Amino acid sequence: MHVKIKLKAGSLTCFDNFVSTLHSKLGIISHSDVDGFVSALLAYKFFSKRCKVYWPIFLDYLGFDLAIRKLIRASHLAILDIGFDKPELYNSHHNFLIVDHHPFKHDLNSSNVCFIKTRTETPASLTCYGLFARHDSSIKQYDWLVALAIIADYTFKHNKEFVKFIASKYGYKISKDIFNSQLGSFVRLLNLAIIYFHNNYARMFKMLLKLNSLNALYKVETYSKIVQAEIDRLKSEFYERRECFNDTYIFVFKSRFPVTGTIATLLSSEEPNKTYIFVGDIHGEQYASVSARRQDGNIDLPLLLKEATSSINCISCGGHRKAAAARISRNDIGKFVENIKKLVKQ
Ligand SMILES: [Mn+2]
Repeated sequence: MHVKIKLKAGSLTCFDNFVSTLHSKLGIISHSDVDGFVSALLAYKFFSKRCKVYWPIFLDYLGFDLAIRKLIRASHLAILDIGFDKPELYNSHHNFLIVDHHPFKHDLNSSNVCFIKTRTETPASLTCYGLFARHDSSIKQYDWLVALAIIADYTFKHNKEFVKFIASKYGYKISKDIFNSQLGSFVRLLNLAIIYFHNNYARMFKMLLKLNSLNALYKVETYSKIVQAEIDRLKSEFYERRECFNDTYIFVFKSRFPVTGTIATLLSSEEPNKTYIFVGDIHGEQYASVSARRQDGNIDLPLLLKEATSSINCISCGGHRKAAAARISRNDIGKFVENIKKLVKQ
């Protein structure tokens, strides 16, 4: 299917220039979620025909400097779906292609940066698909992965045409509640498998490269089931152990998988007028992850997290009004919870 994408920054010309100057090696840095994996896959397939491409590096809003250093020998870098918006990050000698739909404060375009930005409702993988298919129509064989990324990024409503086209092309029915359709169950499989491989994204990426159809996704079910069981366990633990202050639930838990955001999204839909604060102490992770949710939008969550972390070391802090996240030192979990309690009691 042909897609036409409105760009809020950058241009097709700067993309074409980036492609025409490719010579030695290209590195890919992408987000460790479904949209990020699909974007990286499209970029890997597209650029591999043109130059040597390193294995993509997947990040979750941390570790950009280190990733750039690992790719020091690449001449070109594709930075996909990751939302790093500080211009000084793009000062290295590389030529950069940035494809993103996160909110950015700066227009990063410069002599060595081609910054292609769309509105939030256009997942990075859909933009990659449109850009790459202009040069190479064989990229269209991965259209079904793009449909999954659209659903995973909660942008089905805005890209219905594309998803409907994919559903009829491959013989799937879709319903209004897309997460309860068969395509929705494929999204869940992929989502959970990526979480399973959080210590070895290269393995996940290799598996993804080999998949040639939606049905082949059942191959990752072995892994996604393990993460699903962990999510189910944490759900019941939430009801047993959550603390309640005014209209706020606080739940601190330990897990072997990075599921803080997943369970926060899942559980917070139950009571839209409650604030949910989840703090995950995840085995093997350097920092504790905080996810905040409130579906009725009555609380400014990025502000709440900012205030609650003002007296402790906050590694990263941000998000949207109804869904925000932070990373804090594991030693500061107790202090953070105390701060939240004080703030919501006021
Ligand atoms: Mn995305």
